[in-house]
Amino acid sequence: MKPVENEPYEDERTALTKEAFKRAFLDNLFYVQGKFPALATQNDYYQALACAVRDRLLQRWISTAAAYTKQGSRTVAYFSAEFLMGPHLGNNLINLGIYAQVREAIAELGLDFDTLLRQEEEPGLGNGGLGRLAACFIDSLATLEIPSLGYGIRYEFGIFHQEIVDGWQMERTDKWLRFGNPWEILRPEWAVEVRLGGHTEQYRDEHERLRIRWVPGKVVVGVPYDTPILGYRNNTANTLRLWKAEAPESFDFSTFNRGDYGGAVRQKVWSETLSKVLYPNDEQIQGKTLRLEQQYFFVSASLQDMMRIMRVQKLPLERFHEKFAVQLNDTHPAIAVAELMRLLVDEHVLPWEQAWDITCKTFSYTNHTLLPEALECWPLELFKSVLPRHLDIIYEINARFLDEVRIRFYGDESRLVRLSLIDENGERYVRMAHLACVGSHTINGVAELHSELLKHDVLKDFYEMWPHKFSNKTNGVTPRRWMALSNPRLTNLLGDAIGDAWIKNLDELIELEPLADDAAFRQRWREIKHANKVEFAAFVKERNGIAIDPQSLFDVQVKRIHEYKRQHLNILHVIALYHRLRSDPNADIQPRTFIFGGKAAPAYHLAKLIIKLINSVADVVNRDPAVNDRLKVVFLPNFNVTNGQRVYPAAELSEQISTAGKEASGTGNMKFSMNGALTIGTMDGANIEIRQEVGAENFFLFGLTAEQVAQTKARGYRPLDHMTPELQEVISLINSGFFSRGDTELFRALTDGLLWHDPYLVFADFESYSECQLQVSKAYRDVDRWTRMSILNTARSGKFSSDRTIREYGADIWRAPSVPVRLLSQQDVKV
Ligand code: HBZ
Repeated sequence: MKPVENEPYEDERTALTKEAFKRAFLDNLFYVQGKFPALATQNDYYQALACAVRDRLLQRWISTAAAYTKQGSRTVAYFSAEFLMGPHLGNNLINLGIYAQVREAIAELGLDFDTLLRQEEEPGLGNGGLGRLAACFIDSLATLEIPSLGYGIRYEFGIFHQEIVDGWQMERTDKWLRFGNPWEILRPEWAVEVRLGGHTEQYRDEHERLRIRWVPGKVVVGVPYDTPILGYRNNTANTLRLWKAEAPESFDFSTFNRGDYGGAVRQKVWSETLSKVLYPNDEQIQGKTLRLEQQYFFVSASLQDMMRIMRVQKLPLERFHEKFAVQLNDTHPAIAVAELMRLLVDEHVLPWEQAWDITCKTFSYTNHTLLPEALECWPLELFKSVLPRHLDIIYEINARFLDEVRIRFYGDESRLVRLSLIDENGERYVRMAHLACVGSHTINGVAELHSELLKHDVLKDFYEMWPHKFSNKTNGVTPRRWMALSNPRLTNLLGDAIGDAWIKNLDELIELEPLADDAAFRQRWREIKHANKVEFAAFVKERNGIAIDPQSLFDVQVKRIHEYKRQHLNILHVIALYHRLRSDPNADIQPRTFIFGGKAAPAYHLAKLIIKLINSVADVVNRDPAVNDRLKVVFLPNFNVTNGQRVYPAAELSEQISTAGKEASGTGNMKFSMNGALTIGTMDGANIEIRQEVGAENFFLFGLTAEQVAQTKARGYRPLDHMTPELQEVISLINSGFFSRGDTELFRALTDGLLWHDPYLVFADFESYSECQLQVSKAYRDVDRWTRMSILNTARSGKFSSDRTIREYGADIWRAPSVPVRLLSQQDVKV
């Protein structure tokens, strides 16, 4: 086994050789799981394997901690309510560079490696793009050797498990911790108290200074669980620190001693509720007290933890912003602005001005949405009941901010109303995006178009106030998980053709470009895609019981179900194709398999109805002999990271069909493209940049631009103006009950919306989409042309590595230099 070059070591226990690994595996089975082969389950083997890997992680983690402590490194703290990590085992093996060897070692022990990999329950601590972005970012931070901590919540239940029953989505609890989690380490010694509720009062301290005391209604304890995050083939292991909420023991006991056992239990139950479950809503807020409590809980615990680190390193709090750069992943952690002020002013008695200076130099804010319904606003009364002191602090921040606005924009009263941190139109709200903008030195969007729209639309007034704060940071994804791990066949081919450097420097993929004209290479490229499709077809057969043809075009749309993402545009087109086939049984259409996947927020009825429609169409089309297998429709249940890793390598066409101006960036679009799928897409989010990179001739563009969408709406959008005979047939077929066993009302909420008041302009784009799909079919039939386009998509996807994104954040926002780590062995660590 080849270790990282130029490193002194080896520790017998954590050596990367196959023999050392086998011994560690058996040791762990024996001493950690307490099992021997006759009694061991597959899960025991998985746990033993995970522990063997973990020992190797820990050696890097300790070495990293030692290096950072010695250097007192500047550190990035990534604050996110979600980290959608996906399974750790395979990824850690890739990053350690021992995947193939460990697979061999396990096989030599007579076990099936893939079965063990499948034992891991993925930590689904996120909803979708935003949570997955956080996971890609911490991977890249470690790979780039940037000292960093991810801070978030250790939800006991992550995103629900989706089952499809009679075509409908059913939600089942995600019990990911059921069999234990070998990747985390509990750190009870670093637990912190977090206060909630109650009221504030004034008092005079021993120096007769007037101060404010927060008398909380409740206290919870945040207990950190650390997961090491490895860099790719280096010695860095950073930390993901997730907080679990527990009841403070003292609280428990005082109630208990008074004999109120029920009260003590209630307190404990309430406390643990805080980190119990992830809110399953993306892009729409629910305004629940518990959600605000969750946000404050992890933010306060994290800031206190950072202050502890400063104490350990003997740094004065005045230098907080020099030690830490905090990135706010959307507004979910934006309460941190007020909490840092409270900690500095109330607890550490810094003057307001100095505390504010530190705060503004600490935070930067990433916005991920343009949808107005997704902007977090908390009703004032609710906010006050949870965070009375913070409301006062926000009032003070607001008063000083509005003073500044008054001077800058003399006499402009309406601007004050628009900019205020408090929305006073009707019921009063705290506007979290405004708090984030005021308290941050940098504000960024996640794709070029999105960042432009932020400046000129959603955050226009802030842009006019502080244009220098705004910048774009186009999203990226990690090629380790999304190529090297999930697409081993492609990885091997790339290795043969251009070497392995692309895994760390994705721009190297450009070396593939000349090979697009090499017939032998194209042949191998096709064989790989075909093998991936065969493997995926077997998976679909197992999960859905549907036989799909690996010779057909695999056309895929996987992402959260949302009207703006327009899965219904896709299914309307499927119905149109079906209608064409039924009207003309000999119609010459390219055989296709339409694959859908994605979860709907449990309370989002229309999204759930879209899932039902897709499954209803699938039921009819897949069984209709007249179709003769030329069309297949599959709804893959429970789309998550694990299933994503299965689907992207097998995809040929990537559906990125949101209404222009609505998708902030998209990141699935990047995963498809780097795995050689072609995109059919609108001019939205990062699609625009993908098209720019891969070339317009290698991208299927359709639909209105963001500007045209805006104009169409301004004129008053009338869906019927865009009705065509075919679309008419499609809608009639749905409303006739054809897909709903005669129920003519089932899909009415959906069709009525499209016909009468559709903010997402489905009909307006339908014709252009259908026409574009014809172009796709035509291109697909020219096998060489298609393969060339596919190769060029991969070759030109270098920009979409999250390493590039993180380099940009590092250079423009965080200014945290990398700190290479020297591997220490156990003997190097003196007690
Ligand atoms: O963030 C997504 C955007 O829709 C997508 O375009 C972008 O690529 C991605 C990463 O920047 N936004 C989300 O995923 N948002 C959420 O999941 C979400 C979760 C909880 C909320 C609001 C939004 O309260």
